[in-house]
Amino acid sequence: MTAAYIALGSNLQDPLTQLRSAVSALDKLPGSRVERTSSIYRSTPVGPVTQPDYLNAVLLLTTVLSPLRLLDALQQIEQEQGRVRGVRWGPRTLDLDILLYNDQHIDSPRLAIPHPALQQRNFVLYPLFEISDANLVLPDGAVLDTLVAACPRDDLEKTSLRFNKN
Ligand code: ROI
Repeated sequence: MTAAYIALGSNLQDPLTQLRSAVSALDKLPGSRVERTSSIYRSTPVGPVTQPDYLNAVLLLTTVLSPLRLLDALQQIEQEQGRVRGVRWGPRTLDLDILLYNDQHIDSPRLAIPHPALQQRNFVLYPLFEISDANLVLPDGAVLDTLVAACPRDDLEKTSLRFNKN
């Protein structure tokens, strides 16, 4: 059984509904359970494309799925929720990324874990910090609370929106 941290993001087609549907789909994956969900955050888009604000969150999933089978499952959920792969850096109905998979380091053509953007993105680090241990050590030896301390919160806003299952 693995502890996998998953990042969720959406800025199209009713982002709150997108995130909620994703949580219930993840909870229904074979041999998997959503153990913990972060608050839901509102964040300004990172990247060069003008687009709506995002809702972002992180959850902890326990699963028997291997990293690649989990990736397949996440991509299937993205598809089922209407994701179209559009412009790079563009808006998206649903983005699901594996941030961490136990303490594994994976560098394959399809999958990089820890997620390469984890260390710089406040909309990933702050929700991860909320639901994990501040002393969480990443596979490269970085400690989560040090990363959070080095990452400005800027206009990341913790909302009062709720997942059905928190
Ligand atoms: N910006 C924010 N704030 N949140 C995201 O989830 C997000 N996802 C992306 C890009 C386009 C990089 N920007 C984002 O893929």
